[in-house]
Amino acid sequence: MSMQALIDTAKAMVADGKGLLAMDESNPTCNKRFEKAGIPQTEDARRSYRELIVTTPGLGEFVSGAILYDETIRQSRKDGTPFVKVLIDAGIIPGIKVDAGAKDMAAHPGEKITEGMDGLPDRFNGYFQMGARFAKWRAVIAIGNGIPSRGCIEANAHALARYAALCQEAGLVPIVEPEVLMDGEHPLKRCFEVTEEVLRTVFNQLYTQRVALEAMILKPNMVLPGLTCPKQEAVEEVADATVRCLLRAVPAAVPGIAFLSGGQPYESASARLNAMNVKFKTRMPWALTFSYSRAILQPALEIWKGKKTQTEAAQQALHHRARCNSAARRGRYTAGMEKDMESIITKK
Ligand code: 5MM
Repeated sequence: MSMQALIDTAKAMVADGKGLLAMDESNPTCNKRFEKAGIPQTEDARRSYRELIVTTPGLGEFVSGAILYDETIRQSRKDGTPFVKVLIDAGIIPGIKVDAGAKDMAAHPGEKITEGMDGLPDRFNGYFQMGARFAKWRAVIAIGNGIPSRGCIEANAHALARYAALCQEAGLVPIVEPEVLMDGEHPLKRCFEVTEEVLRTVFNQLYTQRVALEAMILKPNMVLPGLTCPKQEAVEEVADATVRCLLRAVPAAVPGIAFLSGGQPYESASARLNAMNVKFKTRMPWALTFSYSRAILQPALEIWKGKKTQTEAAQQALHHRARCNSAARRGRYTAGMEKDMESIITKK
């Protein structure tokens, strides 16, 4: 795979009006979400849920790529059509999460290091053969008393950069996801400082490991106050802080930044992305879009509840959130768009 092909894929992933759908929850995470919604935690239920997602009519208008999980990339529609083919036919690029999750970090209480480097080149080759054209690796950074430590930030940044270099070598575009968690009482200013330090460290490592910045996508958190911080800034303040932080730390060679939602209410995730694109569109060197999981899928999951009869309403809910986030990608989202969701909920 030539470097130009990687660059073209990266550009297509952040094409105008489009963003990424993160349907890469591992089985334990998916099962936890199913349990909450009263859905059986079986492979068949997970397959049905993923079928509902990939067969949502019109999804390709708003979604450029879908991040899959190892189980999902091997699954098929009930009629035997592989999900990868269903996605490609819908104009959606298949991608794959390759990390093995964030585990407790030795000698760093309260901090995590992402694992999954073993055998990565072979796994990349296998996923490429299956049709994946990009991959994702997530590092998790917590804010708390005395954390994050330099040790944690550096180890995670190094792993992200090694993964990204191997990924490009295998012909896949790396999504580099350093997530600063929202949990905690810290103010927005603290999230800003930590996010800036993390991003600077990550880009240093990406440079050291010779990753082509033109052929990658960054998937960061927005700059937000901690979930339990008494002061919760307005949409515009979050947008200002986030873009200011990114402008300081993310090189212009990166084609696109696709945010994770991190547990934000889904309407806030749309409104904040929209505000950034409205106010800063002409000043940002990269495309700014979404790579949401919960903020795009949660309403559909809650409507579906594992019932076949709810499939169409759930697909409408997913289509709705994808449409809202696509509008936010263009700076054309309005709170009024949410009215369409009310009619979906009334119908169910
Ligand atoms: C942060 O999580 C990523 C984005 O999801 P949200 O928009 O809900 O924050 C997401 O891609 C995440 O990496 C996967 O759902 C992770 O699942 P596991 O099971 O690996 O935690």
